[in-house]
Amino acid sequence: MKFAHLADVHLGYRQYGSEDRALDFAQAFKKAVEFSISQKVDFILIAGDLFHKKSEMDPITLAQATTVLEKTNVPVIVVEGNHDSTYFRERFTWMDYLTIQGHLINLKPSFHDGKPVLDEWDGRGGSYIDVGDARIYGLKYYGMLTEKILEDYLPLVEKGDFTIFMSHFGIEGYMNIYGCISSERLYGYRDSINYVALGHIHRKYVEDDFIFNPGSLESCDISEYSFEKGIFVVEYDGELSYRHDGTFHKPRVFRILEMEFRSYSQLRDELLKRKGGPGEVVHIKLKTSTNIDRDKVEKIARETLDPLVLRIEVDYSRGVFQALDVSLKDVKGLEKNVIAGILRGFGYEDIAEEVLRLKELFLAGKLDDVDDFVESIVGARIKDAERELKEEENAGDAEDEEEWRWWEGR
Ligand SMILES: [Mn+2]
Repeated sequence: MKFAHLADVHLGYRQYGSEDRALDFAQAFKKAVEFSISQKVDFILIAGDLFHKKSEMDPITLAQATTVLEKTNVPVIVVEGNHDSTYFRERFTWMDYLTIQGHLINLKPSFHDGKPVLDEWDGRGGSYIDVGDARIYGLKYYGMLTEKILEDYLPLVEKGDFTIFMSHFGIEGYMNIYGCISSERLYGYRDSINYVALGHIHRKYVEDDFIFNPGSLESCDISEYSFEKGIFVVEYDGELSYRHDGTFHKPRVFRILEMEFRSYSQLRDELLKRKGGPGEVVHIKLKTSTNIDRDKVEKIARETLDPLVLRIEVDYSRGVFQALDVSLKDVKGLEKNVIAGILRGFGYEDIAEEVLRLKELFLAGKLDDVDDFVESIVGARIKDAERELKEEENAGDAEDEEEWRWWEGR
């Protein structure tokens, strides 16, 4: 018997608002399934988070799922992750929809008086299914209730020739996220369960050849960029053997470039030295004590790196500490420097003066003056914004006209 175990596909995730990133997730899924089939597996497990959004399904994402699944000639057995369903309300999910279409087998228990009941799959619903010699039990994501539900669920699992328990939750000790379960909770069931197939934590781990979590196929967050990506290909012929394989897909490269900003030419040189290939997701973290022109930094970075996505983070903390150079007797000057540093750190322009003025007015209880002051600032800003909008609209009209001419000319 042979099967593939994948998890956390996150189809439809337009990371950083990028359509290309959504395509990366779709490609990874397509290749993972095609690769599984090429390995002659008897079935495929997807341990939750097939989709990225629970409710706002769009036609492209649904097509990405169906075009892959309708070509798959082995059962694809799934459980819902936190991205696929809400935990309490028994709502009809997109996984249920794909089940009705004959593409998936979405395992979940039914509940009677708050206790899970494990029924065999009847073609529409159920919590376990036999495929060849394997018996697969499924439990969707239940968040904080997981531990309680496991206590009732796991004793009901009946040992088959090879029994798999598939669910979507984290095991303590691999990532600092809320609601993870201690693996001790599962070890008590080693007599009835051979393979625990998990998803949720986007990082590969295996515990004692018993608990398996393949991780995601692409980085859903920058913190995941260094993790090995792939799926498990598992074989059982009286002995368990497995491997974690990611050879079928090259995940998008994420690059974090941390550097001190001294000048724009130094920045360009440094980026050229540390650049990778084109089309990467690049996070630049700049440390500086002076005010820098973000647009200029972005222009230089785009020219030198040719990234797919560019994120620029400016850390002005050096500037805040340098504010201590101001005489400690000059409390106001010191305060203004600190506030200006913090505001810059959040990407605001220099409005330290205004913030301090507001603070004074509040402390003095002059609320009417606060109103007047805010109105004077906001009023001016609104006028500016209106003017900008008008200019943009005019530019837009000109573009439309050009486009129209282009069509007409064809
Ligand atoms: Mn996930």
